[in-house]
Amino acid sequence: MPNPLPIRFLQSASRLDQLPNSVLELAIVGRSNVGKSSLINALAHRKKLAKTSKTPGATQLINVYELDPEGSGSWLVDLPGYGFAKAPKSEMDRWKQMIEEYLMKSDTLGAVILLIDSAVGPTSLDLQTVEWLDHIDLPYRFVATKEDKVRPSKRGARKDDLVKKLGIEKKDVLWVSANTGTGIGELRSEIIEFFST
Ligand SMILES: Nc1nc2c(ncn2[C@@H]2O[C@H](COP(=O)(O)OP(=O)(O)OP(=O)(O)O)[C@@H](O)[C@H]2O)c(=O)[nH]1
Ligand SMILES: [Mg+2]
Repeated sequence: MPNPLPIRFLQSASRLDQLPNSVLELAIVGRSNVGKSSLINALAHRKKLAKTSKTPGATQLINVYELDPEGSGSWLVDLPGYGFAKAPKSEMDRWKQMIEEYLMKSDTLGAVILLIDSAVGPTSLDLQTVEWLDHIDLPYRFVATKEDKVRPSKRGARKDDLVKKLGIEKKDVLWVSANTGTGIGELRSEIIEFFST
């Protein structure tokens, strides 16, 4: 995978007011374990830039990665995941507050990359998130993760099903795999494009 996305870790925070000002932000949103942090690593072509784990709940804070050059104010933001069923209610509430506050109040947040697990399909929580993003009028881009986990013979049907459940068209979702690199180049180009406009 040539041309890694030139990003570097800037800062973690639990609240918006702990972060410096940015120029433009793009946040990665999705269910816990959907592959948000792995996607950051794949985009940057780095193994351990963002912490990942088999167990849901790896990312607990708002993690900011800044695009080159240093001080550009162009941020790719990794968030904790929603719907971690085993988390205690207090944790879930804390998550909700942290993420919702960030997504609603950041003036420089331009859009969201909304991840859906292609091996699982859209869950009811994913659909709720879509509704909520519509409600707060925040633009989003659907990206289906872990394409490698769906058997090639099942991919066609799985893609049709996912698109139908989300009520979108095939062209509205990008299929990626952090493991094999499928779609990563395309997503990198889209991200560069997003920050250059
Ligand atoms: N097969 C496969 N596994 C993946 C892929 N992307 C992520 N995973 C695995 O899915 C698990 C969760 O990945 P993370 O990147 O930590 O997920 P996350 O969305 O950041 O999770 P939280 O931080 O808990 O919200 C890890 O075991 C990853 O190795 C992929 O493209 N293919
Ligand atoms: Mg994570």
